[in-house]
Amino acid sequence: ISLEAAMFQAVREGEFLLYYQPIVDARTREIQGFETLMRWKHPTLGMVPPVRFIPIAETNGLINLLGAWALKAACVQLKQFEEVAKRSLYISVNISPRQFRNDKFLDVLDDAIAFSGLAGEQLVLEITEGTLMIDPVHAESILSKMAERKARIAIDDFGTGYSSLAYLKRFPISVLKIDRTFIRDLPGSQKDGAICNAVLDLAKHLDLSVVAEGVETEEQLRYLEERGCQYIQGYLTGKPMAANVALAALKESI
Ligand code: G
Ligand code: G
Ligand code: MN
Ligand code: NA
Repeated sequence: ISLEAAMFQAVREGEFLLYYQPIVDARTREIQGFETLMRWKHPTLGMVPPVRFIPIAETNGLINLLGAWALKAACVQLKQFEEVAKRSLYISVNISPRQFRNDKFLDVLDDAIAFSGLAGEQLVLEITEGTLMIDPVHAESILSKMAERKARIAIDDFGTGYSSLAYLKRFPISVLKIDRTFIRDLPGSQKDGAICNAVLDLAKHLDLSVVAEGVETEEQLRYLEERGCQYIQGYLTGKPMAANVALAALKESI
């Protein structure tokens, strides 16, 4: 049985689950929100990493079904996180190119928001530069409809795609997520430092938030914080974790 066939079975059996990685304030380290990361717990293969199954789902279209489930489940989960934390949080969800292009995507988004009772502002949709560039005219129309719902748009893996900076002017974008390849060799790498500083400066002048991804050391956090990076995501401040583990972390923090 192929991995692809196993995936259809896995959907029926409910083998997919969601992990949550904290996104924290760089200064206080308080959790502000979580990025939702899909996991597949196969009964004999164990944990199948997303790099193995997301591309298949993107090719055969299953990503539309999986993505719709993830979006709704994550929004519902956020409500429980907030009850425990006793404050407002946000949830960030990856949207693949195929989901973004799907005719039903706005219905899926409306359903997730209505069903969970979240405010639109509490939802961040992560897309890559590539997703925007496939069809910029279509992207502009979808993004404006997302903005009507107050959902925020984050550019994932910022700086790694083939795109022009003009889209930052054209599209309603709120967040830049600096790709972890630019963070990994900080603070030693002069080039990566220059890139991070440029992104932070750009974001400041365009009034965008910045999340630095893949922060693994105190030195990286300090470097970024000193240069005005407000939000951090990485193993240093929290690995992707099951919902019950995230709940425990929130409980501990109040
Ligand atoms: O934890 P990590 O190995 O989780 O995730 C690897 C990659 O898989 C991420 O960079 C992301 O692009 C993709 N991914 C993880 N979860 C999701 C999801 O729910 N939807 C989509 N479209 N991609 C995801
Ligand atoms: O959606 P995106 O492509 O940004 O996916 C985030 C990926 O980064 C996931 O695979 C997640 O497990 C991974 N990740 C999160 N924090 C760290 C980190 O500190 N170091 C490394 N190497 N990977 C991380
Ligand atoms: Mn992401
Ligand atoms: Na990323």
